[in-house]
This record gives sequence, structure tokens and C-alpha cells, in this order.
Amino acid sequence: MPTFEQISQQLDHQAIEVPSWAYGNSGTRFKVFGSAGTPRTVQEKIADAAAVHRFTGLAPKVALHIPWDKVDDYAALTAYAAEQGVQIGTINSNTFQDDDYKLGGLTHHDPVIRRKAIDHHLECLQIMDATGSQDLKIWLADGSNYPGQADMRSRQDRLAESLAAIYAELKDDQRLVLEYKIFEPAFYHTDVPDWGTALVQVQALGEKAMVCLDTGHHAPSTNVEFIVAQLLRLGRLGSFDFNSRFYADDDLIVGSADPFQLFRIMFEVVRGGGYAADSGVAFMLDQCHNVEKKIPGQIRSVLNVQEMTSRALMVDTESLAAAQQAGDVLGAHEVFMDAFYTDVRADLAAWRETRGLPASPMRAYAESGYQETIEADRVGGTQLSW
Ligand code: AOS
Ligand code: ZN
Ligand code: ZN
Repeated sequence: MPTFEQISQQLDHQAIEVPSWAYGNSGTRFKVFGSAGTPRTVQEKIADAAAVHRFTGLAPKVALHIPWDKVDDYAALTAYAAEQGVQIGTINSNTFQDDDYKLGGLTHHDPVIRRKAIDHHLECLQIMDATGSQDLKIWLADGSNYPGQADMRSRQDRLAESLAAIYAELKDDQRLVLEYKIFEPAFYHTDVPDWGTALVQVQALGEKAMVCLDTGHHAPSTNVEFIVAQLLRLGRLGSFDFNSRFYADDDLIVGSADPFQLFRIMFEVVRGGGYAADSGVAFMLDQCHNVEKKIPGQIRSVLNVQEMTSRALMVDTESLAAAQQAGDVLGAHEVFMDAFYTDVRADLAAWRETRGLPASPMRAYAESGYQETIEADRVGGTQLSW
């Protein structure tokens, strides 16, 4: 098995994009809890994202969500982010919080509503021009609750037309990334429920259209790493929305519910070339911190990704291939598990110190006074939700 020393340089380019909404208050349909220090402005969200990067060296970009993060001057917001030491990343559209979208957005039967949804995405593209963002991420709440409620097939056709209208406006260096989700908020059918549908839709658009894989958006027991392998094989894995789930789209801290799954995913990412610095795969978090503090929640998340990436890089691929080739079932499995069971935490702490980072970002954050400062300073105004 390779030593940590041997793989450590490959950790240098790791970059995980954090979502602006992770810093806002969030909750469930039962309750959104407020918490001291929660940002009241987009700038405060970006400042918190920048803190995660300062303590970990892992999170140089923050994804925005429109209209939650709408501002008048995006050039100024981009400059503010740069001052804080981060860049603006993916722009996420939103066609799920406006009454007009009750029965759908890009798939709606009414052309007026469809046009409104398309125009919202064109506005997102303008924001990308102003912020230098590369990816437009589209997640649709579209679907239906009752059999017979909607014509599922025409909705696929309308989705293809709407996406084509958006795709036509992409600049050469911009991408459209389509996210799928098995259910919720629609419970009978969802218009982009799975990777197959997302793939078919993006393949019809062209080379700049990709699929986003949110780890929480599958049926229980789905082999998510297989989907990773397949999308990478086809050159269509645009991004991850990382999170953990026990039941459905729980949006918990990535690597907390099932670190082994995260390891298996990262192994396939490495195996398929998705970890190369120029692979084009964006590694984003899509999480909410409902009961835990938000900044430590994000720090824990990026560290979990780093830890499982390290272990995935340590799989002895030569021995693995030899065992596979020899038909040595349990030998191959053992090679795989050896890397998973390797504790790299002390090595990672030392690695951080050699790069001027705190050995324990969690402890360093707790001792930094940042949390106390924002809790004392951010009084008055309105805390942001999501
Ligand atoms: C929704 O379930 C999806 O995961 C979205 O990616 C995202 O959580 C939503 O757009 C909120 O930002
Ligand atoms: Zn997501
Ligand atoms: Zn989700």
C-alpha cells in the first residue's frame, strides 16, 4: 500500500466548494431554528465561507443561490469575496419558491410560466458573467403528486426545449449542470428523478452540459459509486453535491452517516480521473446545519472529504488489479479495505502544519474567537434563512 507520504502531494490541489446557504438558518418543515451569529447579508455568508477556507485550506470557492443571494452589484460582491480570500463558484437557480411554479417551472404546461423560468436562468447566466462563475446548476422541484395529474411525457419534451433555450445562451467557458433527485417536493413523479434522465437531457444539449450527483438523492441501497463511475466514464460528471443521509435528502454532514460510502465514491472518482486538477468535476457541499453550529459544520465536512480522499488515494491499485485479475475475490476485497481502515488523521495534521495550516482546524476555529465575534457583532437586522 502506498504510504501517506507518497500520496500527500496529491492532496495539495484539493478544492471543495461550500454553499452559501449552509451559513444561513435552516430547518425542516417543522421548524427553522435561529442561531446567534447567523449572517444577515450575502457578504456575511461569504465572510463565513472564507473562514472555513482559512482554517482548512480546502474551500476556495463559495456557491451562490439566486435569488437568496441576490445583490445589486455582482462585480462588487466578487471583489469583496476576493478580499476575503475566496472566489464565487457555482450559481444555483431557484424555481421552487414562487407561487407561479406550483405546478412546475421549466416543464410547466403554461408557456408564460415556462418563459419566466427560462428568463430566471438567463438572469443567472448574467450573474455568472459578472462573477466569473463557470457553472449554472439547475435543480428542479418539478413533478406531480397524483397519477394522471400531469402528462409526464410532454413534460420531458418541454424540459428539453427549456434547457435548450438556456444552453443556447452559455458562453464558451460556461457549463449547465443538471441535478437529479428521486422525490421531494413532488411525491408521485419527479421530472428529473435519476441520473439516466439527467444524462439523456444533457446529452441532447451538447458538450457543455453535465450531470450533478447529489449523494442524498437516491433510493436507499443505491450503489452511488457505480453512478460516479458511469458518469465519469461518459465524461458527464459535472459536479457533486456532497452530504450524508440516513433516510432521504437529509443534507447532513458529508461522511458522518457513512464514511465508507464516501471512501467508495472517492475511490471511483480517483479511478475515473475525476480527481485530476483539470478534471472539471466540481466538488460541492449541499448541506444544512439545523442544530449544530454552521461554520464548524462546514469545517468538519471538508475535513471528512479530505480524509476519505486520502484513504482512497492509498488503495494499492496494483495489488488490487492483480487480485482482480487472478479472480482472488477476498484478496481484492482485503486490499480495498486495508486502505479504508487506515487512520490518516495524524498524518493529515502534520501535513497541514507543513503548509501553514492549523493541525486541528476544528480546535483552531473554536479557539480563534471568530464564533464569539460574529455572535456579538451580528445583532440587529434579519438573519438569513437558507
Ligand atoms: C434539492 O434538494 C437540491 O439538493 C438542491 O441542490 C439544493 O439543495 C437546493 O437548490 C437548495 O440550494
Ligand atoms: Zn443538491
Ligand atoms: Zn437535495
